[in-house]
Amino acid sequence: MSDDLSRNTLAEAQAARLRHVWANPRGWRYWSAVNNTEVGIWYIVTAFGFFLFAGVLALIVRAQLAVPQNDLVSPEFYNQAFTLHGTMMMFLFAVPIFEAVAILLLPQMLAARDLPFPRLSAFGFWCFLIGGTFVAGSIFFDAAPASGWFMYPPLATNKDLAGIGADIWLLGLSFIEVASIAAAVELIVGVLKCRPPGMRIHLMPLYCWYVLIVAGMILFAFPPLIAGDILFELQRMFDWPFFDPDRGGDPVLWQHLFWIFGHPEVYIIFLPSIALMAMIVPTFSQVPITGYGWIVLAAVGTGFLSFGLWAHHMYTTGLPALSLGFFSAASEAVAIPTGVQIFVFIATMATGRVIFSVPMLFAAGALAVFVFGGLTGVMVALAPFDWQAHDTHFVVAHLHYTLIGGMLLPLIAGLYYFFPFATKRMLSARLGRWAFWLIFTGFNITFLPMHFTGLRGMPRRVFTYPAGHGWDWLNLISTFGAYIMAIGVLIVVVDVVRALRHGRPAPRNPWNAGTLEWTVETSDENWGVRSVPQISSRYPLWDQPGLVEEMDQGRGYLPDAAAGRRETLITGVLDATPEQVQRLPTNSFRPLAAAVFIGTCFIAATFEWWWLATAGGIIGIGVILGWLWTGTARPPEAAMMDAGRGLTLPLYASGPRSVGWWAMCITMVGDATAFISLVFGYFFYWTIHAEFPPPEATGPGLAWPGIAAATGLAAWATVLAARHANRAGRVAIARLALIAGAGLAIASIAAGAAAILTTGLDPVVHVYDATVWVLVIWTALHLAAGVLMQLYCLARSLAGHMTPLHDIDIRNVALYWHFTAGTLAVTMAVIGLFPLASG
Ligand code: HEM
Ligand SMILES: [Cu+2]
Repeated sequence: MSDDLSRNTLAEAQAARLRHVWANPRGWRYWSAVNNTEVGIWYIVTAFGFFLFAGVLALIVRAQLAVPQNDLVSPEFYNQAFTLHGTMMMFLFAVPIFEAVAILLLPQMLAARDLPFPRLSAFGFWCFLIGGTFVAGSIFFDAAPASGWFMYPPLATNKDLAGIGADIWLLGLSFIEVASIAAAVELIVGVLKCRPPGMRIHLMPLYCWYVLIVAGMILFAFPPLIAGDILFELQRMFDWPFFDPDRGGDPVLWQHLFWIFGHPEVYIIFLPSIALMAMIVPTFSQVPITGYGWIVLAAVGTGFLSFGLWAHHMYTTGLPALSLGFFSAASEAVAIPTGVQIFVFIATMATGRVIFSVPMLFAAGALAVFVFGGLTGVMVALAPFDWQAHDTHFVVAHLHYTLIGGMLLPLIAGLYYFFPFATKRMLSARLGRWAFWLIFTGFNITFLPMHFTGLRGMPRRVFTYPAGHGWDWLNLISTFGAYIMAIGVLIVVVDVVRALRHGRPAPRNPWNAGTLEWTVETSDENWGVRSVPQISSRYPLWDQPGLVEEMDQGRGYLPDAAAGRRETLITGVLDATPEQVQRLPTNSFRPLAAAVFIGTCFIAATFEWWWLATAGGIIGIGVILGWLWTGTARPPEAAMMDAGRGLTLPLYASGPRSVGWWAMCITMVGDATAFISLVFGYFFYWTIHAEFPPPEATGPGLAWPGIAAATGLAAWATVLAARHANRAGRVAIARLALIAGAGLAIASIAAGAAAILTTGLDPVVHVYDATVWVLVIWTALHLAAGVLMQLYCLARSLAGHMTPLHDIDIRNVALYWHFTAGTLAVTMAVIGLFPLASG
């Protein structure tokens, strides 16, 4: 009896400590929170707000198209409205909502206390809010982008036709894309390193697989677009002729870079929603998913194939016949893995007894709509058909069937399913059914007729049309449907707002689901889990009796916060054996401040206020350094700590065991993709010109590129030497090597500058010169960042935060330098050696 009592008091004391450590800040300081339970919700609400905004724009567009020769809005406004509608739906809703939901759900699904870089999540959110508001707000100043959501040159590069809106699109979205990549890095590391002990990779919830795949896709899809944005902005601001045929450029390069991003983007949007269905369908069928291995394989296959399809958006640009055949076949092939995923759901439902709840209703509707959109997709993937349907409302119908079936409906299913998880309240089943039927019928009434107007030749993106082409009443029906759908969405909004206050309180696991997120206790308990369980099943809540009590009573891992610090468990990538206890940074305004200043840099650049942009950038980088300095990789007070259940784990890890190393590696993969996209540009120009470099061009020669490569590679070697010396305890030598490495890197930057400045290249004259300039500047910026990092390591060493044992800083910097050395070598080979080979 007294034993029980003392165990209870111990458990209470532990819980109190955890509660204190994970408590949210109060008052205005609340906005310094970085915990995933807060940031995830802010993120979701913001993305949903942008969805509603973009939806209102769609209603205006539909109202304008209701009758022929309508003049409800001006043509200029119409262009802004449909462009901003598409842009916001894709960039400010569809992708961010995935990351938002994943940030909220993932830690809970993994019984982790938080993701490994909470401040990064917060930074990503603030960037998203600032950048998104900037882009969305432009329409109130008649300054929104108006050239369509894919911004094709020459329309969008023309300063008279496309005013500042194009810059807002390019810079605002680039800013947000950087945040998206940051979130993707965080999610990948989270899935790989923050799983509970025993949750080997083949026991992960399917949702986690999808997060891994989609975040990986973001890493390869967004950088080409960022590279394209850079070229685009350089042309708009400084007249470098990347897309100008008169000076050797080619608008088609933009189309390639855009669609290398744009097609995977469609799957980046669609797969996370499939992931939600993969959680919902087994729960309401009350059986494990059928064919776990198949669906994982199919998802990987879809992700992979989606990178080989981009040119099906370019059938009308005059691609060679061979390319047409290839991209057409590849586009049809992607239907196979997509179909497998859908069959897995159907098979799961067939083996269980399906409970037709509201989430299930939306999921079933989603499958029906998506399959229909897939069928028209198979049609437009055939080049001859596409030549007819291209740029008509048929395409608008197709893309909305896939997007709304593949993302919006599953997302609302997820909203009804996870609402009790996030808020401890139930949404109303009755309102949910009303909403479903209004949205589902409204949607079909809106978009089914567009297939016919499209086939009858009605172009997309036209502000009005003449009567008597057989388009009139179809358009009227379409508009009517859009408003029905809007009423359905409104009911969802009303239900959410109502339920927050008056919703029926939700029991802990209201749907009797099998996965760990449903162990969540009350919504104001921010610690994630009371203690971390040992997992041996894909559906632990179904298969491991007593698990929840064990977790609640603190009999799992990490039941305490004895050091008064936020901590989470780090495990092995494949087998999830415990490796380390990771200290997590706490609440801070630094991520918000960093986002404000970096945002200032981007926004000021849009208006070409260079002083403000520079100031914002420098202060922003300073804030980020301060955040890294205070928030990461501090040597802990003890080497090991008791992680519960008799397990003792290290508090510090560096190199491939540490989360920081993984994050750096993954970030640099994205960075390398952007660089390869720029190099792709160089060789693209080479393929379209009879001679490239053009015969009259003066290249950078061999000498300066040679010197730049030699000094830069020496800087790399010096950094590696510094890492070794530090490890070996020769701290003074390590510090000297860091200084020497910085000097060598600066020398390399200078030689690169000489290569473009002193050899007669002029980026305004010809695209060859401009391309060489871009490659060299890209490389120089990376070297400069390398210098900054070396000085940072030096300061850390002097301050005692970096020691022979605690060397995560320099190991990450060395990793960065591997990639930078590669970038440098490729740049110098391309600009220095390639002209010799091709000339
Ligand atoms: C809420 C109901 C929606 C309605 C009524 C609607 C309506 C429309 C209409 C009429 C157009 C064609 C404008 C034109 O070509 O002149 C359009 C374009 C587009 N919509 Fe939607 N839409 C809706 C939801 C969505 C969603 C959920 C997404 C994506 C997640 C989306 C993405 C797009 C895109 C990418 C375009 C192409 C824009 C362009 O041509 O630049 N829409 N929408
Ligand atoms: Cu595509």
